[in-house]
Amino acid sequence: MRSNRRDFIKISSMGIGGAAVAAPAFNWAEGAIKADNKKPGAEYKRTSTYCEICFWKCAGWVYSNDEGHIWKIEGNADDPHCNGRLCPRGTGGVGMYNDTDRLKTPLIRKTKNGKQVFEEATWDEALDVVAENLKKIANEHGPECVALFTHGSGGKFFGDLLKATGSTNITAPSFAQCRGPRETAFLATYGEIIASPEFTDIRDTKCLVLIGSHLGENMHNGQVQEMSEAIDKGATIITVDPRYSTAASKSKHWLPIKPATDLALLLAWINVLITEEWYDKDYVERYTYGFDQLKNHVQSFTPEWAYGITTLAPEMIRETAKEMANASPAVIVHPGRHVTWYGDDTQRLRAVAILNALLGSWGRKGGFYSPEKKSLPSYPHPEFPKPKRTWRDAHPGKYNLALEVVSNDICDSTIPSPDRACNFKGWIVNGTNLISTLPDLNNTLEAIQNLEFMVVIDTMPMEITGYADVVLPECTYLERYDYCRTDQHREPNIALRMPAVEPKYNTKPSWWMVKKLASKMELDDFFPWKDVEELLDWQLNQVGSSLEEMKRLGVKKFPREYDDLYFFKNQEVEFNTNTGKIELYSTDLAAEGFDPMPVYTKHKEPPPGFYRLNYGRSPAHTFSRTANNPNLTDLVDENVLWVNPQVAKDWSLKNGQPIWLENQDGVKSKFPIKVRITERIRFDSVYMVHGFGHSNKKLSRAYGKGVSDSELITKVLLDPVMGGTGMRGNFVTFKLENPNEEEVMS
Ligand SMILES: Nc1nc2c(c(=O)[nH]1)N[C@H]1C(S)=C(S)[C@@H](COP(=O)(O)OP(=O)(O)OC[C@H]3O[C@@H](n4cnc5c(=O)[nH]c(N)nc54)[C@H](O)[C@@H]3O)O[C@H]1N2
Ligand SMILES: Nc1nc2c(c(=O)[nH]1)N[C@H]1C(S)=C(S)[C@@H](COP(=O)(O)OP(=O)(O)OC[C@H]3O[C@@H](n4cnc5c(=O)[nH]c(N)nc54)[C@H](O)[C@@H]3O)O[C@H]1N2
Ligand code: SF4
Ligand SMILES: [Mo]
Repeated sequence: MRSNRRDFIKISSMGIGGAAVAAPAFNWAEGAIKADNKKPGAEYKRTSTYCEICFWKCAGWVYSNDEGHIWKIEGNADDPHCNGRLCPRGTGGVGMYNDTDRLKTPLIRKTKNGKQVFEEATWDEALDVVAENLKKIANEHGPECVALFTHGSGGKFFGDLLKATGSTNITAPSFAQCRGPRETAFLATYGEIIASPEFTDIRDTKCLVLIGSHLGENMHNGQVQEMSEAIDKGATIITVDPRYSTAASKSKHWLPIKPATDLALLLAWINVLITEEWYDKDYVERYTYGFDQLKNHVQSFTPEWAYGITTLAPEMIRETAKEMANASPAVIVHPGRHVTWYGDDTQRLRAVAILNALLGSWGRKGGFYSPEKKSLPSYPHPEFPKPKRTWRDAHPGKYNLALEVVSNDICDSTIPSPDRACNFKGWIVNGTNLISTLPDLNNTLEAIQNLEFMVVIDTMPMEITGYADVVLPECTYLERYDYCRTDQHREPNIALRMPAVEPKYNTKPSWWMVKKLASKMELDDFFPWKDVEELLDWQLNQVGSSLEEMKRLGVKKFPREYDDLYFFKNQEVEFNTNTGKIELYSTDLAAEGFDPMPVYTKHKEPPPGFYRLNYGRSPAHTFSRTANNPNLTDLVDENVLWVNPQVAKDWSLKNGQPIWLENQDGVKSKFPIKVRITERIRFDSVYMVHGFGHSNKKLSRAYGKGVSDSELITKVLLDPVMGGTGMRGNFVTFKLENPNEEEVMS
């Protein structure tokens, strides 16, 4: 990159190690991770945590000794997220604590002899720079010109800090890059969002339909466990995936759909259920709004019509519709999680929501249960100031149905434009590697170059830290307190995270950083607690528990407030929609000028010589956050490119051959990726797992290993309803020789 106000700061290189071994899926009880290294004779204590390696947040017990040695992390048997078993990533979480590449001390960007460098600083020095800059931006442009990007537990503390200054621009990639379209679609249909963990009643289902959701590679713990249980009990699995995924291999029906055509299949299923009268008539009559419009709307969307689009045989579409109807209401058409695919994602998820309504699965055993959570009240503090502007003011009238802040929109509104009176000037980035998280890297970099100030809070020297003005090293989840986990489930429950060991190096928890910053910014009043223990104990006291009790239990379950896990027979239900009904015809979407019922639109196909770039999850890793974890790189240390045998033949590719990729916009991969020839991928696509191809040499195990899907995702298909970034409209071709002139970031 050219020299800029904010050059990427390069850090010295180190050795690279580790061998690639495939990780088992559905098979994590075998102890694949060698993280159990008890020292003979040592005394170990047990402390409670919940896992930060992914957002399933399984609760566990950490066994550590006084010398700061962690023997192992085990699942908490009382935890409904994990039922006593962690996935390989969670067991390997110890690697995050032991990783010697960790950020070790605060860093401040300085210019020395014309060169930008990071200088090590004390906490006081670094936090002074942060406080000064945030105050300066607030004084000159208004506090609303600061945004917080966060994807991690400590973000709640930073969120409180931002709100105390008068900004509510708090955003997470888990909305507009992940589950946003699903939440908007289900809110429009049922008046409720799905949230996390999904309240799909998988353990008691008779038929589970997975549309893209690749459970088994997507290792969201409780869900994978329940799917195994359902399979054991004889449930039918139907998987719609252009790739023969692990889930497809466990399925009675695998529908190898042509990519980007799912909406046609969903409409055909709706057509069949209605035409054949296989839908739940009583349920539809009692609970839904707009059935007649829907019936009219889907009349022409027959399986024969869908066949021409999806390449799926009409008999297969009818047969699978029948399977669902037979299982009804104990059937789940899974709402998915990472659903920002093609830009019409809210509409696709609306079709999924409608299908579930026709099958009567919402509020029914084996379908969707009604979750409950035990909320903890906020520690008393003065009311936060009302913000003068919000992120919406940058684009008035846009994305009115987005129920969370749209991260990519904040990014766009950071780049000056004549039609905007105000831009974002400061970013606080906590626990999200925006370089590999947001698509269209050049856009992200342009936004960053336009910032007056960026502070990054992270545990590792990830790519985003290289662009920061100040880097604040957080201690890992094993070394800190955070707010308690209060997620929804069948039974309301609370989980405690507390430090098992002292923070290594000069690292600190978020709560501590925020408390100090609040002091430096004259915002103490908003943080009246002495320390985090006082804060947590007060909160727990309000629900009849205490920090002391939670230290003993780790997870505390509470009785449900309502006896309504499922609807009872003929129950009258008032849904939280405009009509009080499940809206097959969406009045919200109609009011915003969008199709009130989903319509299929055709998507672009790969040009000759190009293949659609398909991506997913490695069972042994979480995004880019584990790419350098020594325990997990022992299992898998690079990604590979799935290539169909016919395509491999056309290009004379061999298994294991390293190749480079170039996308439709001429963007080339920095590093090569090894070819894996397999029938499991279609001829029109290639597949890789996300999170690899790191360019920061400070990541000694991850640097240069495999290819980053993110760098090749330059085409973004924006969802007009909620602003999500569809990322599956990118195409790549192969380069057999290294197309890069210079070595990357050496
Ligand atoms: N190309 C592409 N883009 C994607 C996706 C994809 O599949 N492909 N997936 C999308 C989805 S579904 C999601 S949810 C998002 C995920 O997006 P992110 O959560 O941003 O993903 P990561 O790359 O894991 O970045 C996490 C960052 O948090 C840091 N971190 C880890 N633990 C801690 C901690 O305890 N404290 C602090 N302060 N930092 C910590 C890590 O070092 C890393 O820098 O990405 C989205 N973007
Ligand atoms: N091990 C592990 N597990 C994780 C994570 C992780 O990083 N690592 N991340 C977690 C997070 S935040 C999320 S959001 C989830 C994401 O995981 P999911 O929500 O389950 O997966 P998706 O990204 O929606 O889908 C990936 C699948 O979609 C298929 N696919 C691609 N194109 C199409 C298409 O056009 N139609 C259909 N029907 N299928 C298609 C791909 O072949 C692949 O099998 O995983 C979660 N679980
Ligand atoms: S699913 Fe695995 S990585 Fe995710 S929270 Fe649970 S144990 Fe941790
Ligand atoms: Mo996600």
